Amino acid sequence: MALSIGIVGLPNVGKSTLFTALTRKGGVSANYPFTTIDPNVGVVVVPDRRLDRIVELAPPERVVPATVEFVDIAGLVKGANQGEGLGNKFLANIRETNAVCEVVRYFSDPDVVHVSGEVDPDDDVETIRTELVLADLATVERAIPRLEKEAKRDTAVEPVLAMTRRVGEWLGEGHRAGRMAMTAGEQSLLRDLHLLTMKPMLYVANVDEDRLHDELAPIDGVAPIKICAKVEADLAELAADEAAEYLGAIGLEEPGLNALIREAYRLLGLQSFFTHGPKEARAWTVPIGATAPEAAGVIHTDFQRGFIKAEVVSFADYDRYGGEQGARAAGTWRIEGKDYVVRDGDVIHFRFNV
Ligand SMILES: Nc1nc2c(ncn2[C@@H]2O[C@H](COP(=O)(O)OP(=O)(O)OP(=O)(O)O)[C@@H](O)[C@H]2O)c(=O)[nH]1
Ligand SMILES: [Mg+2]
Repeated sequence: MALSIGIVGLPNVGKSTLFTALTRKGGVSANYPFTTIDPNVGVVVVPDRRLDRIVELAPPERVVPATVEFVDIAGLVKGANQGEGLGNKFLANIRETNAVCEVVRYFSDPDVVHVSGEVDPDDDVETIRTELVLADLATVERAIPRLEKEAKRDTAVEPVLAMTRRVGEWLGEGHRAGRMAMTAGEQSLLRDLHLLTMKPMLYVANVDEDRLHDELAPIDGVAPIKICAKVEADLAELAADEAAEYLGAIGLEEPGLNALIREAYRLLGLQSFFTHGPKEARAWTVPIGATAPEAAGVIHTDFQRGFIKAEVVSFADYDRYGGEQGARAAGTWRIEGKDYVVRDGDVIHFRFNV
């Protein structure tokens, strides 16, 4: 599955700075496929030390890490829903993403103009929430007359219409769609609307370099991910050893971008499994709880249909016994059937019949 994240926020909060740092970082490794689909869409490699270790154990011809697609759009301003600052036009670019990442300005630089005159994270988060809710409300209001027409011809559309009306009322009260109590079945009735406020939300606090270690108040009940976009931009320019030195100097263990990607995986309930052979070592992304056939289906739908069994070893054992041969000799490779629930870090060979 291609995980994609849309970046939103007020103008001038550092979205493009962060986006550029993210995508440039993804591009430095010649081994890794990197594509720029569009200047505002970048594919970023998911940093994973386990994949590095797998490659080290038996170098394959090709290494394919998991990737995340980021979409950078122009800043939203108050009234974006009414066409102010072209906001709505840009929001269309993130309708199909899996999550929304909001960059919030905490940095104080007086040389960088703040749209509302002062740095006020709570107020800014509120402004963006309102704009996203209003954009969704506009989507719902456009959909209702169409659904009414369809429901007359096809009664199967009635539950979709009813649910769309319900979420319309909820949005009208100023709430995010994702906060409405609904069953998974009800939620799926809204899927085609691609509501922005239904998507999981990540908050990035773009802080001053010397504030990277400060405690921040939660936003929407969760601690924002602290990043200094300027530092990330600088790090992206450096060679690995220089970057490590710079990180050390500012007291960080890793770039903030890593934490951002990790948090996105956690928020979306995703995990990785690996395949490894002489041709290719690869990290794949599946939802937590995916079964072995579902994991096989991520590689190829035929693999899922013709699934016979999976040969599985945990990354820990693969690492401990020095790769496939050692792990087999130690008896740590297991044969698993179609009910097996894949665990994070599993190294898997699928057996299938097509
Ligand atoms: N001091 C400081 N300046 C930053 C930081 N991040 C971004 N900036 C500056 O803020 C200005 C705006 O940054 P952008 O990344 O273009 O902001 P944006 O959110 O993409 O803005 P729009 O695309 O207009 O919505 C630039 O001059 C950046 O150099 C930071 O962490 N610290
Ligand atoms: Mg920008």
